Amino acid sequence: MIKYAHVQEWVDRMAAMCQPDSIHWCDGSEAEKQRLTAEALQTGELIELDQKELPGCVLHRTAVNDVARTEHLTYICTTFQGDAGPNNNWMSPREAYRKASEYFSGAMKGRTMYVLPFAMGPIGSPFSKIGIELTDSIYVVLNMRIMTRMGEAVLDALGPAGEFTRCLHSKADLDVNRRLILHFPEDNAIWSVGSGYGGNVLLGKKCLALRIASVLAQREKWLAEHMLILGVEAPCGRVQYIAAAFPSACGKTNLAMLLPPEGLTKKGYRIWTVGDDIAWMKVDTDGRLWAVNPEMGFFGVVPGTNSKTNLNAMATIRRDTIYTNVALKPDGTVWWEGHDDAPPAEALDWRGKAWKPGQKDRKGEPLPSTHPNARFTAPLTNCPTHSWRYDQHHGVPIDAIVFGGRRATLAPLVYEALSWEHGVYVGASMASERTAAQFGALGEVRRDPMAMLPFCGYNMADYFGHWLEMGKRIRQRPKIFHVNWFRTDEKMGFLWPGYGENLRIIEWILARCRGEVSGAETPVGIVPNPKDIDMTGLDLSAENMTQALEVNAKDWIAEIDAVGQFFETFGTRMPDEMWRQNEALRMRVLAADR
Ligand code: GTP
Ligand code: SPV
Ligand code: MN
Repeated sequence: MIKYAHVQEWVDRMAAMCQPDSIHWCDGSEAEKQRLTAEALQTGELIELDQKELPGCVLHRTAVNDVARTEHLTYICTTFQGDAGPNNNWMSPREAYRKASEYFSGAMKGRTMYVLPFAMGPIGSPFSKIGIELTDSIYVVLNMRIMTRMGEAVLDALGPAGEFTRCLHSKADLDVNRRLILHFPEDNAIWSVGSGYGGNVLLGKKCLALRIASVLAQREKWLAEHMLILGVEAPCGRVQYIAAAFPSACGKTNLAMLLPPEGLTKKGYRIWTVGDDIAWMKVDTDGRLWAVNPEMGFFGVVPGTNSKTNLNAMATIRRDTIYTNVALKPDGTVWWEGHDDAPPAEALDWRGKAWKPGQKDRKGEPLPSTHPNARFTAPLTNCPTHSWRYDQHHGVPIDAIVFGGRRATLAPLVYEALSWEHGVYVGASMASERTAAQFGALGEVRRDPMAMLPFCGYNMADYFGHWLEMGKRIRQRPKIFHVNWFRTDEKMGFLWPGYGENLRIIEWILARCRGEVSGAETPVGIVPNPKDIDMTGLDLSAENMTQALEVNAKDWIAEIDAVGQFFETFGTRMPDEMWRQNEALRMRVLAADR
């Protein structure tokens, strides 16, 4: 392994604080993976699964209080609080380093410190960024090995003076009262202590590829977004790419791996999965917006995954997968709520306790076998539909940007923004019901602009400004849309069947981008004429469709006020254009309601 002086000096300093028994530089090889897996199986950090049914697969259980990102313990540490903005928890860098140093001190005693060089994006691509993570968790090493390009090749690319994000992680004692996820954009550094859960500890993912990268993106004039990337290929060979931002656990993985519904298979579409969580996008010399997925794997939601909802995911997680917090069956395979198979007669639940179907907790509520935020970690190339362009240095050209949330009411199934500026407003005013992906009360509607509220590493008012600015730099602007697969009727049933059927809506979106189909103008944007949605093979009443697409003026007035209140929290830093869009929408809604 090449050990550059500037890397070595930092590793030495961090090791002096954390006091590991030994230090291991990871080369990313297969032999190293085997050795670390064997060690983790021995200590119980990993549990082996049936190797005939699930080759290369293992199970991991997190601590029971460590099952999702802890947003209230996540901080942006900038000199000035205003740079972090009201959207972030803030701590001064001095205070943050002081507090965390206390938790890190001696935290790796009796453990090995692993040095993981990783790249986000194809190595050598102008998009890519390098990070080095120091961690005392084999689980982290093995996950990062799947999620990123990791190992010796990254150090080659870094060079003797190369810039990299300094990522430090220790499980310490997994104490939620001594847990901190700290970002230092001014130092290009991340410190995470006291957790072993994915988003808190796989520092290339949310911490680097979104929070730190969003700051770099603003400076370097590109976009780092919480978006899936999907290609739709028509039989003539034309491929159009979509980037879509939905909040955590709101359908990105599912859409990215979309399987055409039976009624549309005759049309011969092929779907290409480029990414399911993060998109980095740049304006290329052709004036278009191009995107790469900086990751190499999926860290996807397990519950609800089955061959009906996501057949491609089921194929993806059959081998070389790390399962986190699912149920273990006596035969050494795994199960979860929403699995194809009927519940096993008995199993060990995600905490490792004996579990039987129908079991209730102390409050009499059904006790799930699997944590609602249980995850799979699997290589991108395991997915049958993974795009052959995933490793291309220039990425893929984006035709449509889609925003979406989980809204039981208000937001229609799909609508198109009237302009780039209006589209930025649509993204900025996004809201969604809270899911199990973050610690907190489920179901509560919160504003989640561009699905980036937990991930924007700087003041979101400036972020909206950056989006507006990017619109000026793109010569062929993607059209911007909003979708809502989650609207319900009075009986609380979903109005739209979702999953593969979403292709019918994607078809309309892409036809709009080609200028081949008209739409109906409403105050909030352009919605499809129902006749333009291909319903072949789908039994959905016209009434349901009308309801799904409905724009209710009265509800929107309340929404516009709520968005205004949200915008107020950013004070004078909010771009005027966002307020102009809010008021223009109000005028359109009032005019339509007259
Ligand atoms: P993160 O990995 O947390 O960023 O989330 P994600 O956006 O990739 O979420 P994912 O695709 O895993 O969606 C998870 C949840 O959304 C599951 O409960 C799915 O069953 C549900 N879901 C996904 N697509 C649809 C849809 O089209 N309709 C409905 N009703 N539910 C959906
Ligand atoms: C999310 O919560 O949006 C995820 C999972 O994609 S995590 O990596 O834990 O953030
Ligand atoms: Mn995510």
